[in-house]
Amino acid sequence: MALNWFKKLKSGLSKSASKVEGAIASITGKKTVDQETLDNIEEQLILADLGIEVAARITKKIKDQKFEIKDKKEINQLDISTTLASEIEQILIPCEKNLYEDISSSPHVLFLAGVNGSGKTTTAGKIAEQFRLQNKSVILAASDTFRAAAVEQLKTWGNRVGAEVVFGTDGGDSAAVAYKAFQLAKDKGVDIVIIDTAGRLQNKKDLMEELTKTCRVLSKLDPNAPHQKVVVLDGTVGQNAHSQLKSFDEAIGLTGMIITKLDGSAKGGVVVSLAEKFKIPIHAVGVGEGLDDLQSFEAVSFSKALVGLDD
Ligand SMILES: Nc1nc2c(ncn2[C@@H]2O[C@H](COP(=O)(O)OP(=O)(O)OP(=O)(O)O)[C@@H](O)[C@H]2O)c(=O)[nH]1
Ligand SMILES: [Mg+2]
Repeated sequence: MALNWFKKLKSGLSKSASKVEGAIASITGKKTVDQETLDNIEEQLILADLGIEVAARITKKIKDQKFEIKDKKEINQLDISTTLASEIEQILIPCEKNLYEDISSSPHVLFLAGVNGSGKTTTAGKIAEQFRLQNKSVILAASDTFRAAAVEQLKTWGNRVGAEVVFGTDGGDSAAVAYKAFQLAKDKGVDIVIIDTAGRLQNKKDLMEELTKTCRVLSKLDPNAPHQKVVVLDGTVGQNAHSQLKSFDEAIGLTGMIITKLDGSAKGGVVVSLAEKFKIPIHAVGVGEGLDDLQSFEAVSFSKALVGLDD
Protein backbone atom coordinates (compact mmCIF):
# COMPACT_ATOMS: atom_id res chain seq x y z
CA MET A 1 0.00 0.00 0.00
CA ALA A 2 1.27 3.46 -0.90
CA LEU A 3 2.69 5.23 2.12
CA ASN A 4 0.22 8.12 2.11
CA TRP A 5 -2.68 5.68 1.90
CA PHE A 6 -1.33 3.73 4.81
CA LYS A 7 -0.91 6.93 6.80
CA LYS A 8 -4.51 7.80 6.12
CA LEU A 9 -5.69 4.34 7.15
CA LYS A 10 -3.55 4.38 10.24
CA SER A 11 -4.69 7.81 11.34
CA GLY A 12 -8.29 6.81 10.60
CA LEU A 13 -7.99 3.74 12.75
CA SER A 14 -6.04 5.50 15.49
CA LYS A 15 -9.04 5.66 17.82
CA SER A 16 -9.49 1.91 17.53
CA ALA A 17 -5.74 1.32 17.78
CA SER A 18 -5.29 3.49 20.86
CA LYS A 19 -7.38 1.10 22.94
CA VAL A 20 -5.26 -1.85 21.98
CA GLU A 21 -2.03 0.11 22.28
CA GLY A 22 -3.01 1.25 25.77
CA ALA A 23 -3.54 -2.33 26.86
CA ILE A 24 -0.20 -3.39 25.45
CA ALA A 25 1.54 -0.42 27.06
CA SER A 26 0.31 -1.65 30.43
CA ILE A 27 3.00 -4.33 30.35
CA THR A 28 5.69 -1.66 30.67
CA GLY A 29 8.21 -2.77 33.24
CA LYS A 30 6.84 -6.29 33.48
CA LYS A 31 8.93 -9.36 32.89
CA THR A 32 6.09 -11.61 31.92
CA VAL A 33 2.69 -11.22 30.33
CA ASP A 34 0.60 -11.77 33.44
CA GLN A 35 -3.10 -12.55 33.63
CA GLU A 36 -3.96 -8.94 34.39
CA THR A 37 -2.33 -7.79 31.16
CA LEU A 38 -4.03 -10.55 29.19
CA ASP A 39 -7.41 -9.62 30.62
CA ASN A 40 -6.74 -6.01 29.81
CA ILE A 41 -5.77 -6.79 26.22
CA GLU A 42 -8.86 -8.97 25.79
CA GLU A 43 -11.11 -6.26 27.16
CA GLN A 44 -9.64 -3.61 24.86
CA LEU A 45 -9.99 -5.88 21.83
CA ILE A 46 -13.65 -6.30 22.67
CA LEU A 47 -14.03 -2.54 23.12
CA ALA A 48 -12.43 -2.04 19.70
CA ASP A 49 -15.23 -4.26 18.35
CA LEU A 50 -13.21 -7.28 17.31
CA GLY A 51 -15.87 -9.44 18.89
CA ILE A 52 -15.78 -11.60 21.99
CA GLU A 53 -14.66 -14.81 20.31
CA VAL A 54 -11.89 -13.21 18.31
CA ALA A 55 -10.68 -11.30 21.37
CA ALA A 56 -10.55 -14.48 23.43
CA ARG A 57 -8.75 -16.41 20.74
CA ILE A 58 -6.14 -13.77 20.10
CA THR A 59 -5.51 -13.31 23.80
CA LYS A 60 -4.98 -17.02 24.18
CA LYS A 61 -2.46 -16.96 21.35
CA ILE A 62 -0.55 -14.22 23.14
CA LYS A 63 -0.67 -16.25 26.34
CA ASP A 64 0.59 -19.34 24.56
CA GLN A 65 3.48 -17.43 23.06
CA LYS A 66 4.93 -17.02 26.57
CA PHE A 67 6.77 -13.75 26.33
CA GLU A 68 8.91 -14.69 29.33
CA ILE A 69 12.09 -12.71 29.61
CA LYS A 70 14.90 -14.56 31.28
CA ASP A 71 17.73 -12.04 31.36
CA LYS A 72 15.96 -9.44 33.51
CA LYS A 73 14.96 -7.35 30.52
CA GLU A 74 11.43 -6.07 30.10
CA ILE A 75 8.97 -7.48 27.63
CA ASN A 76 9.14 -5.75 24.30
CA GLN A 77 5.78 -4.18 23.51
CA LEU A 78 6.56 -4.36 19.83
CA ASP A 79 6.71 -8.16 20.05
CA ILE A 80 3.19 -8.28 21.43
CA SER A 81 1.86 -5.82 18.87
CA THR A 82 3.45 -7.86 16.11
CA THR A 83 1.89 -11.07 17.42
CA LEU A 84 -1.46 -9.33 17.63
CA ALA A 85 -1.20 -7.96 14.09
CA SER A 86 -0.25 -11.33 12.69
CA GLU A 87 -3.20 -13.04 14.39
CA ILE A 88 -5.56 -10.43 12.98
CA GLU A 89 -3.93 -10.81 9.59
CA GLN A 90 -4.65 -14.57 9.58
CA ILE A 91 -8.34 -13.81 10.01
CA LEU A 92 -8.41 -11.10 7.35
CA ILE A 93 -6.30 -12.61 4.58
CA PRO A 94 -8.96 -15.09 3.34
CA CYS A 95 -11.38 -12.16 2.91
CA GLU A 96 -9.06 -9.86 0.99
CA LYS A 97 -10.48 -9.49 -2.51
CA ASN A 98 -10.01 -6.70 -4.98
CA LEU A 99 -13.30 -5.28 -6.25
CA TYR A 100 -11.96 -5.12 -9.79
CA GLU A 101 -10.67 -8.68 -9.96
CA ASP A 102 -13.74 -10.39 -11.37
CA ILE A 103 -14.81 -7.98 -14.08
CA SER A 104 -15.28 -10.23 -17.08
CA SER A 105 -18.77 -9.44 -18.39
CA SER A 106 -19.52 -6.37 -20.40
CA PRO A 107 -21.53 -4.58 -19.28
CA HIS A 108 -20.66 -5.61 -15.75
CA VAL A 109 -23.33 -4.81 -13.19
CA LEU A 110 -22.30 -3.85 -9.66
CA PHE A 111 -25.18 -3.65 -7.23
CA LEU A 112 -24.81 -1.67 -3.98
CA ALA A 113 -27.10 -2.09 -0.99
CA GLY A 114 -27.08 -1.12 2.66
CA VAL A 115 -28.92 0.63 5.46
CA ASN A 116 -29.70 4.36 5.43
CA GLY A 117 -26.68 6.59 5.34
CA SER A 118 -24.10 3.82 5.24
CA GLY A 119 -22.29 5.48 2.35
CA LYS A 120 -23.72 3.77 -0.74
CA THR A 121 -24.02 6.82 -2.98
CA THR A 122 -20.62 8.17 -2.00
CA THR A 123 -19.09 4.74 -2.55
CA ALA A 124 -20.79 4.46 -5.95
CA GLY A 125 -19.10 7.72 -6.93
CA LYS A 126 -15.72 6.64 -5.60
CA ILE A 127 -15.90 3.30 -7.43
CA ALA A 128 -16.90 5.09 -10.65
CA GLU A 129 -13.75 7.18 -10.26
CA GLN A 130 -11.62 4.04 -9.91
CA PHE A 131 -13.13 2.65 -13.10
CA ARG A 132 -12.56 5.97 -14.86
CA LEU A 133 -8.89 5.69 -13.92
CA GLN A 134 -8.92 2.23 -15.50
CA ASN A 135 -10.35 3.76 -18.70
CA LYS A 136 -13.66 1.97 -18.26
CA SER A 137 -16.94 3.68 -19.11
CA VAL A 138 -19.54 3.80 -16.34
CA ILE A 139 -23.28 4.35 -16.00
CA LEU A 140 -24.59 5.21 -12.56
CA ALA A 141 -28.14 4.07 -11.91
CA ALA A 142 -30.13 6.10 -9.37
CA SER A 143 -32.23 3.22 -8.19
CA ASP A 144 -32.93 5.21 -5.04
CA THR A 145 -36.29 6.64 -6.07
CA PHE A 146 -37.26 6.94 -2.45
CA ARG A 147 -35.34 9.97 -1.23
CA ALA A 148 -36.04 13.17 -3.20
CA ALA A 149 -32.43 14.43 -3.20
CA ALA A 150 -30.92 11.07 -4.09
CA VAL A 151 -30.85 11.65 -7.86
CA GLU A 152 -29.24 15.06 -7.47
CA GLN A 153 -26.60 13.60 -5.18
CA LEU A 154 -25.74 10.89 -7.70
CA LYS A 155 -25.75 13.41 -10.56
CA THR A 156 -23.17 15.46 -8.69
CA TRP A 157 -20.97 12.38 -8.50
CA GLY A 158 -21.70 11.61 -12.15
CA ASN A 159 -20.45 15.06 -13.14
CA ARG A 160 -17.32 14.69 -11.05
CA VAL A 161 -16.35 11.37 -12.58
CA GLY A 162 -17.77 11.82 -16.08
CA ALA A 163 -20.38 9.08 -15.79
CA GLU A 164 -23.87 9.17 -17.22
CA VAL A 165 -26.62 8.94 -14.59
CA VAL A 166 -29.83 7.06 -15.32
CA PHE A 167 -32.80 7.94 -13.14
CA GLY A 168 -36.56 7.53 -12.91
CA THR A 169 -39.39 9.45 -11.35
CA ASP A 170 -39.56 10.26 -7.64
CA GLY A 171 -41.24 7.40 -5.86
CA GLY A 172 -41.13 5.36 -9.07
CA ASP A 173 -40.11 1.75 -9.50
CA SER A 174 -36.49 1.31 -8.49
CA ALA A 175 -36.13 -2.01 -10.32
CA ALA A 176 -37.24 -0.29 -13.54
CA VAL A 177 -34.45 2.27 -13.21
CA ALA A 178 -31.87 -0.47 -12.74
CA TYR A 179 -33.22 -2.31 -15.80
CA LYS A 180 -33.20 0.86 -17.89
CA ALA A 181 -29.60 1.59 -16.93
CA PHE A 182 -28.45 -1.94 -17.78
CA GLN A 183 -30.29 -1.88 -21.11
CA LEU A 184 -28.74 1.49 -21.97
CA ALA A 185 -25.28 0.21 -21.08
CA LYS A 186 -25.82 -2.76 -23.38
CA ASP A 187 -27.03 -0.53 -26.21
CA LYS A 188 -24.14 1.90 -25.85
CA GLY A 189 -21.45 -0.67 -25.09
CA VAL A 190 -20.72 0.84 -21.70
CA ASP A 191 -18.40 -1.28 -19.52
CA ILE A 192 -19.81 -0.91 -16.02
CA VAL A 193 -23.21 -0.22 -14.46
CA ILE A 194 -23.18 0.77 -10.80
CA ILE A 195 -26.58 0.53 -9.16
CA ASP A 196 -27.14 2.82 -6.18
CA THR A 197 -30.12 1.70 -4.13
CA ALA A 198 -32.14 3.41 -1.40
CA GLY A 199 -31.10 2.90 2.19
CA ARG A 200 -33.29 0.47 4.07
CA LEU A 201 -33.34 -1.05 7.50
CA GLN A 202 -32.46 -4.68 7.38
CA ASN A 203 -35.55 -5.71 9.36
CA LYS A 204 -38.03 -4.13 6.91
CA LYS A 205 -39.13 -7.16 4.97
CA ASP A 206 -40.93 -5.42 2.11
CA LEU A 207 -37.98 -3.13 1.46
CA MET A 208 -35.58 -6.04 1.50
CA GLU A 209 -37.82 -7.81 -1.01
CA GLU A 210 -37.56 -4.81 -3.29
CA LEU A 211 -33.83 -5.52 -3.51
CA THR A 212 -34.48 -9.12 -4.41
CA LYS A 213 -36.88 -7.98 -7.09
CA THR A 214 -34.39 -5.53 -8.56
CA CYS A 215 -31.77 -8.27 -8.79
CA ARG A 216 -34.29 -10.58 -10.43
CA VAL A 217 -35.27 -7.95 -13.00
CA LEU A 218 -31.62 -7.37 -13.87
CA SER A 219 -31.11 -11.08 -14.40
CA LYS A 220 -33.68 -10.96 -17.20
CA LEU A 221 -31.11 -9.12 -19.31
CA ASP A 222 -28.23 -11.38 -18.26
CA PRO A 223 -28.72 -14.43 -16.05
CA ASN A 224 -25.48 -13.60 -14.22
CA ALA A 225 -26.47 -10.03 -13.43
CA PRO A 226 -25.96 -8.35 -11.09
CA HIS A 227 -22.45 -9.72 -11.31
CA GLN A 228 -21.46 -8.30 -7.96
CA LYS A 229 -23.78 -7.69 -5.02
CA VAL A 230 -22.00 -5.63 -2.43
CA VAL A 231 -23.23 -4.40 0.93
CA VAL A 232 -21.95 -1.05 2.11
CA LEU A 233 -21.54 -0.99 5.88
CA ASP A 234 -20.89 2.00 8.12
CA GLY A 235 -17.75 1.16 10.08
CA THR A 236 -18.77 3.31 13.03
CA VAL A 237 -21.79 1.22 14.03
CA GLY A 238 -19.78 -1.64 15.48
CA GLN A 239 -21.46 -4.97 16.09
CA ASN A 240 -24.76 -3.88 14.53
CA ALA A 241 -22.99 -4.37 11.21
CA HIS A 242 -23.33 -8.13 11.81
CA SER A 243 -27.11 -8.16 11.64
CA GLN A 244 -26.99 -5.87 8.61
CA LEU A 245 -24.62 -8.13 6.75
CA LYS A 246 -26.64 -11.20 7.61
CA SER A 247 -29.94 -9.73 6.43
CA PHE A 248 -28.58 -8.36 3.17
CA ASP A 249 -26.83 -11.65 2.50
CA GLU A 250 -30.05 -13.57 3.09
CA ALA A 251 -31.99 -11.21 0.80
CA ILE A 252 -29.69 -11.03 -2.21
CA GLY A 253 -26.70 -13.33 -1.63
CA LEU A 254 -23.76 -10.99 -1.22
CA THR A 255 -20.56 -11.32 -3.19
CA GLY A 256 -18.69 -8.85 -1.02
CA MET A 257 -18.68 -5.93 1.36
CA ILE A 258 -17.25 -2.44 1.62
CA ILE A 259 -16.83 -0.79 5.00
CA THR A 260 -17.00 3.00 5.09
CA LYS A 261 -16.15 5.77 7.55
CA LEU A 262 -13.08 4.08 8.92
CA ASP A 263 -11.52 7.51 9.13
CA GLY A 264 -12.11 8.27 12.76
CA SER A 265 -14.09 5.19 13.75
CA ALA A 266 -13.35 3.81 17.19
CA LYS A 267 -14.94 0.54 16.11
CA GLY A 268 -12.64 -0.42 13.25
CA GLY A 269 -12.14 -3.84 14.78
CA VAL A 270 -15.58 -4.76 13.50
CA VAL A 271 -13.94 -5.54 10.18
CA VAL A 272 -12.11 -8.39 11.91
CA SER A 273 -15.20 -9.84 13.55
CA LEU A 274 -17.14 -9.61 10.27
CA ALA A 275 -14.36 -11.43 8.43
CA GLU A 276 -14.16 -14.11 11.11
CA LYS A 277 -17.87 -14.72 11.22
CA PHE A 278 -19.06 -14.40 7.63
CA LYS A 279 -16.01 -15.10 5.49
CA ILE A 280 -17.46 -12.82 2.83
CA PRO A 281 -14.92 -10.97 0.66
CA ILE A 282 -13.97 -7.49 1.80
CA HIS A 283 -13.28 -5.33 -1.22
CA ALA A 284 -12.49 -1.90 0.07
CA VAL A 285 -12.67 0.53 2.95
CA GLY A 286 -13.84 4.14 2.93
CA VAL A 287 -11.47 6.53 4.66
CA GLY A 288 -13.07 9.89 3.89
CA GLU A 289 -15.70 11.71 1.89
CA GLY A 290 -13.54 12.56 -1.12
CA LEU A 291 -13.30 11.10 -4.59
CA ASP A 292 -10.15 9.12 -3.88
CA ASP A 293 -10.98 8.06 -0.33
CA LEU A 294 -11.70 4.44 -1.15
CA GLN A 295 -8.84 2.04 -0.50
CA SER A 296 -8.66 -1.52 -1.72
CA PHE A 297 -8.72 -3.75 1.31
CA GLU A 298 -5.30 -5.10 2.23
CA ALA A 299 -5.22 -7.49 5.16
CA VAL A 300 -1.61 -6.93 6.15
CA SER A 301 -1.77 -3.13 6.16
CA PHE A 302 -5.13 -3.12 7.86
CA SER A 303 -3.93 -5.41 10.66
CA LYS A 304 -0.88 -3.26 11.30
CA ALA A 305 -2.90 -0.04 11.29
CA LEU A 306 -5.43 -1.53 13.67
CA VAL A 307 -2.80 -2.21 16.33
CA GLY A 308 -0.92 1.01 15.65
CA LEU A 309 2.11 -0.50 13.93
CA ASP A 310 3.88 1.09 10.97
CA ASP A 311 3.64 -0.53 7.56
N1 LIG B 1 -15.91 10.33 6.90
C1 LIG B 1 -16.49 9.59 5.96
N2 LIG B 1 -17.73 9.90 5.56
C2 LIG B 1 -18.29 9.14 4.61
C3 LIG B 1 -17.63 8.01 4.05
N3 LIG B 1 -18.49 7.45 3.15
C4 LIG B 1 -19.60 8.21 3.16
N4 LIG B 1 -19.49 9.21 4.03
C5 LIG B 1 -20.48 10.27 4.37
O1 LIG B 1 -21.62 9.65 4.94
C6 LIG B 1 -22.79 10.40 4.59
C7 LIG B 1 -23.81 9.44 3.97
O2 LIG B 1 -23.27 9.01 2.73
P1 LIG B 1 -24.18 8.58 1.52
O3 LIG B 1 -23.27 8.12 0.44
O4 LIG B 1 -25.16 9.63 1.17
O5 LIG B 1 -24.92 7.34 2.16
P2 LIG B 1 -26.08 6.48 1.53
O6 LIG B 1 -25.88 5.11 2.00
O7 LIG B 1 -26.15 6.68 0.07
O8 LIG B 1 -27.35 7.13 2.24
P3 LIG B 1 -28.91 6.87 1.85
O9 LIG B 1 -28.99 6.89 0.37
O10 LIG B 1 -29.64 7.99 2.49
O11 LIG B 1 -29.27 5.56 2.45
C8 LIG B 1 -22.34 11.49 3.66
O12 LIG B 1 -22.18 12.69 4.39
C9 LIG B 1 -20.99 11.01 3.16
O13 LIG B 1 -20.13 12.06 2.79
C10 LIG B 1 -16.31 7.68 4.53
O14 LIG B 1 -15.66 6.71 4.14
N5 LIG B 1 -15.80 8.51 5.49
MG1 LIG C 1 -27.73 7.17 -1.13
